[in-house]
Amino acid sequence: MSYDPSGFGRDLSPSSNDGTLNTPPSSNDGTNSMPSSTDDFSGLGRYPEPTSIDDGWADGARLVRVLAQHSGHWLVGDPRAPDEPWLAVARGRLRDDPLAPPVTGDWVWLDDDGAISGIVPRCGAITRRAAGEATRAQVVAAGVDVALIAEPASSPNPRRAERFAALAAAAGSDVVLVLTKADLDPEADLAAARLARDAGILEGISTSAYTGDGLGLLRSLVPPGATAVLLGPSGAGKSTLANALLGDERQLTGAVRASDDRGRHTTVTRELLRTPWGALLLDTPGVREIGLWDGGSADVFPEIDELAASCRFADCDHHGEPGCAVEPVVPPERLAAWRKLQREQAWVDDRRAARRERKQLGRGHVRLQREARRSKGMPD
Ligand SMILES: Nc1nc2c(ncn2[C@@H]2O[C@H](COP(=O)(O)OP(=O)(O)OP(=O)(O)O)[C@@H](O)[C@H]2O)c(=O)[nH]1
Ligand SMILES: [Mg+2]
Ligand SMILES: [Zn+2]
Repeated sequence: MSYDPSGFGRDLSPSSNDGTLNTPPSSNDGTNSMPSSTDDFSGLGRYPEPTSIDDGWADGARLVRVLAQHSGHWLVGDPRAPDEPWLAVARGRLRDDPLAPPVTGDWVWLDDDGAISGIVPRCGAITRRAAGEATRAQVVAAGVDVALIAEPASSPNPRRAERFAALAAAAGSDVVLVLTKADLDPEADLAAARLARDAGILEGISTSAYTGDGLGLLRSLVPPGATAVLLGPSGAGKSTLANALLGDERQLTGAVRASDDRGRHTTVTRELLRTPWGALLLDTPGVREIGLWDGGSADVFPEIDELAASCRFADCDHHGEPGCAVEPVVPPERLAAWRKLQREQAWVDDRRAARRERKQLGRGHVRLQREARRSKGMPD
């Protein structure tokens, strides 16, 4: 039998399933005891903090991790039997609310019937604004320890990397800039360091899936038990890199257009893959729009905050004010990018605040109506 680095051993897509769902393996010892500290790195990533799992645990529910989302079904795995994932359904609210469905990387509770009944409070959730919408978020991945931001050496873009880095910073994940296709640039190491600096990212490395350069270093940045997500534009080489790290042609890859180096959106699902060294890797589809949702831009522009402390005016806009400490030092493109992200975040915050207000007004209205009915002796 050929080695299956994903550990899953079979094709679990619903279409290959003859319409039937895999049955969940019973938990190994029949009890719901928490994994001991010796199996913290259980093969499905870091277990959620005990404080965040206490409630569900008291109910005797079963805790599993979401490995992939399919329409109406979620591929889940039990850390005590990581080689036997199965497809589960979700209970009402989780299933029907477009904002609430479990996402890849979530830890979730299963009820007695094996349906997903709750999501453990998320940490490390990479959240972007849903494309074309001001007040709806999309959680791209949850439980992310390290965000690997892929930029191709053939057409790197620090402004794009900044945006991805802001999403990762807002999630509280570590960020590593990965300059891919290093075989195309003899100075790739230097280019990676420069790009990371220009985008405000602490760590920048260069890799080539073709030559294997930089893969060892990348592996060392995602230790066993950690969950890493690959983010970046279509065609950056994320899936090719994932395959190289997995040692298998697990992910489909697609050629870029020669005219503009754009990819063809080859990857369409997000699946948590198990690497041979015990880390988890999530390959994502390249997105066209990277809208901010929850801040994070301050983390990507640390030098601006720092320098701003020395501006003459406390409310300096760093835009022609006398005594500005930022403008003479920060490259104009980066300052412009900072302004743009600040404005964008303010716009999103405004819209979200307005929506919250509308909702509260709506609720107040319902309450008033109910009170009016009661005062007239009418039923609710
Ligand atoms: N020269 C070179 N080309 C690469 C390398 N890695 C990937 N490519 C090429 O880049 C193209 C896109 O690769 P993918 O891995 O499909 O890109 P992706 O980021 O997964 O794209 P989406 O799934 O559309 O988001 C393919 O033609 C790959 O062969 C590399 O290390 N060197
Ligand atoms: Mg891909
Ligand atoms: Zn200033």
